[in-house]
Amino acid sequence: MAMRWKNTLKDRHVTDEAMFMNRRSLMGGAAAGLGLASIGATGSFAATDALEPNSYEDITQYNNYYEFGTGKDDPAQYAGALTTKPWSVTIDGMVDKPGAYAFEDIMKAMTIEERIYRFRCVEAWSMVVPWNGFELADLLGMAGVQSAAKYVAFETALVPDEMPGVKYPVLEWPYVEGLRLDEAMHPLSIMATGIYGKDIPNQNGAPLRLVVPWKYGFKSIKSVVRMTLTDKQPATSWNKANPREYGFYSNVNPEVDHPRWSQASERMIGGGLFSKRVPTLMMNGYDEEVSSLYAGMDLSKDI
Ligand SMILES: Nc1nc2c(c(=O)[nH]1)N[C@H]1C(S)=C(S)[C@@H](COP(=O)(O)O)O[C@H]1N2
Ligand SMILES: [Mo]
Repeated sequence: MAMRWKNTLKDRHVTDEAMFMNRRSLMGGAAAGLGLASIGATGSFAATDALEPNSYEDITQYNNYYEFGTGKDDPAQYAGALTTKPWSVTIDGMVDKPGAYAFEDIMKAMTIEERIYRFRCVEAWSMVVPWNGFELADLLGMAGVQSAAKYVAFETALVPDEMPGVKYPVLEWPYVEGLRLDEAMHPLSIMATGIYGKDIPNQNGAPLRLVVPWKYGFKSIKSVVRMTLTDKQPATSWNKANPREYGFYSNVNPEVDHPRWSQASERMIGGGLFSKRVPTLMMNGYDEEVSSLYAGMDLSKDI
């Protein structure tokens, strides 16, 4: 049974990927091939470096989503139970138009684009993911951010009946995260609603999740139900669990090791026998785009 299901799934994904590659080449020669669409206006990185995305299977079968268990294959196995329709995101706090924004209304208002990003987990593995989504700044713009706001606090859905992992106190639930407002407004920060041109699977954070490619993966909070604009630095789940190991910023930095392991290199998921360790890049390779956000900060202290 399991085998048959798996094979079916695999065949379908191969087709999807073939279509995806074909669409990319149809999009127009070099620009699409180099992933220029993946980076928008800040093209310096993409212009020099083509990113080859991981397979759909890598991206959707090897996950961290502790609400569904701490095993890498738990999310793919259990997250299907999460009800994602209907869905709304409450945007509140320091905004002109607070309220519950229906997912469908958000999608109608946003322009979905493709972003091929490196994704680097704090556990020192990485992937390249072809996300579909929109800039977080555009969603915040819908609600009208007030000038006193300095941070955005994010919250994941908490549905104990559908989330077998939340009966364990691995983290405080609901999962919460936060960004400084300028980080949130940066054009590289997106809300992802798809992968390889399909709706984002539950295990990857359906129906919409944050993706901040220059930060460790845990900042990219899944299945977001609330965003609160505030003038106080928000609490974050991993910082609450272990403040010495996980800071608020959590920018990818090969020069600052995790207390229990090196962050100088990473294991690229996929490729089977050819899976390799590669050096980790400062800000996960997005240094040119984002380093100005941290001017004057000591990145060895403000972890
Ligand atoms: N709500 C929630 N969001 C989460 C997590 C989680 O456990 N719960 N795990 C984080 C971690 S540690 C990583 S590495 C990424 C993994 O995203 P992926 O499974 O799409 O690769 O999601 C992040 N977002
Ligand atoms: Mo992670």
